[in-house]
Amino acid sequence: MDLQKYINHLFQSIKSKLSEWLSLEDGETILAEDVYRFLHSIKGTSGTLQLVNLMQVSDGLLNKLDRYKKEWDITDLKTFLFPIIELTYSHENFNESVISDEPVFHTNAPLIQIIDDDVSLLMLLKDVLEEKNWIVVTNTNPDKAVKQYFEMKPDCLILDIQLPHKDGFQVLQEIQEHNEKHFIPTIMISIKNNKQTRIEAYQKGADDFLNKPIDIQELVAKIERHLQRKRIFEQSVLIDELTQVYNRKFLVESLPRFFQHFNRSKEEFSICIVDIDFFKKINDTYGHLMGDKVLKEFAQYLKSHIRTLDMIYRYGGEEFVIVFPKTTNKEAKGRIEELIKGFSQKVFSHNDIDFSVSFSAGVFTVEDESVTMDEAFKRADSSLYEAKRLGRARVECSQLVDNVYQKVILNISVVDDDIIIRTILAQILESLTIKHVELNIKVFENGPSFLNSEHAKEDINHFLILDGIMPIMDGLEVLQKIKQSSNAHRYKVLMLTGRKSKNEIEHALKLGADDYVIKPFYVRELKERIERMLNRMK
Ligand code: GH3
Ligand code: MG
Repeated sequence: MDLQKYINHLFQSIKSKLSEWLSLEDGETILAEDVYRFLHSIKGTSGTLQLVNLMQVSDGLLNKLDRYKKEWDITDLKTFLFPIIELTYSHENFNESVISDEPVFHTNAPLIQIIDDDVSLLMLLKDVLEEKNWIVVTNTNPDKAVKQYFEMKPDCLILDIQLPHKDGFQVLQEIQEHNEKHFIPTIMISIKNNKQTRIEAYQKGADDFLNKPIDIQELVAKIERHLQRKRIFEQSVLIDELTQVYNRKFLVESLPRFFQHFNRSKEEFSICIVDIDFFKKINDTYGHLMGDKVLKEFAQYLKSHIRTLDMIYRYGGEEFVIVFPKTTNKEAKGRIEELIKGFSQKVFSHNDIDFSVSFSAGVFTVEDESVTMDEAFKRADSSLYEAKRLGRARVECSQLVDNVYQKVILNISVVDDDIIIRTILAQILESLTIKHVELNIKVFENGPSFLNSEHAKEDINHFLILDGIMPIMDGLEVLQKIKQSSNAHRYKVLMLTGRKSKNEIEHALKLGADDYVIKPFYVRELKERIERMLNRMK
């Protein structure tokens, strides 16, 4: 029996019911009994059609229903039914009836930036490279590209030589001026494959060259190799030989980044300086070799007992710095106390003599923009001094008292004529929590209602997800109007475009769209992408 016909029919009827409900205004209600019947019928039919995932999802929702509830508020219902909405969308677009648990992108996925004015090539490369689970940003405009380069700090740059207004060499020069210390592999691509061009590329800072037409496999292999070398490079020169943790050089380089991240995210982080107690005595009593061994084991102990996102550096001698991202003063103190306790229980032996070693620590937590790096460091250091003074093997903390955060407000809009997509996007956005940022989300079914809204005109940063093709006013026209408006600089625009619409993408990028996503999109992938963009917008 051909089940597909019935499966399609089932999804069609689910979709039509959902569309009916989702079109209701906020504040309107649905009878709880109708919701029950809807889910019950999905469960029954999906079981018959062997749609295991749909059956489980509907069964799960049925079990969550409150028997005494009389009616549903439409806003709550949208959230409640989201798994069904997502499944319906996936089925319609990908013929998939399972929700995959795995996010498509890994959080630390490499970011590749491609700068080229050939949109067909950009689209193709984006497609291919995204299949490798890399995140790809594309630019046709060199000025915008340079700006985006500094904002996004890609892990690999692919740069065409022939560009409008400015050539790839000039772009390279602008980047190099600001970027001497960073190691970002750059592959130049060009149709001009003569020796002179290649030499010029290398002289101006390119790491690699590939001639057009591009052999995709070769490009992918090159990128893979560059990313691998970047990782090795970052590790090798920045690691302290004796203790195998990051060195002071790397601390000096990376500390500003924690502060920059804080300024954007307002996520507090703690800086901790630790120092072995009476280390001189260890050297004097057991010799320097033993001293070295203690140092090594101390560093390894710390390293293996902190989270992977925490960073540890050898600051000098027997002094180390640990940076705990996303960690409050109290949490940092708790963690250090455990480390002190754990490490002091460790037994060292030298010529049959057992001994133990302790350390002291000073913590300062950055939770206010007014604190400079030097100040933060000095305060952590004076806390360490205090810990030594108060008897050692302890941690002392310092914290600014008046830590009142100002929440940053970010306007977000979704403009799409399709109710299911609007709902999915709104749900994605509402599910995001970006620390110290208040997301002010609104959805619009067409361009004019968005453009005329107060929301669109407000003088605050705005993230706009814009459908390319809409009946009343085309997405590109909306984009153009936004880019011509007085608060154009406030906007970051993500275009949703059709798979085959090269012209539309070309046009969108020319008009200043910041990124595009091809419809149909995978919900989880898009969520990840949006989250990244928002985090970089703060
Ligand atoms: P306190 O508890 O107050 O920190 O006393 P301390 O003796 O640990 O600190 P002090 O600064 O007086 O001495 C640190 C000693 O660490 C001095 C130096 O010779 C030794 N040291 C520094 N680097 C190394 C190293 O790489 N290996 C060895 N074995 N010793 C080192
Ligand atoms: Mg010491």
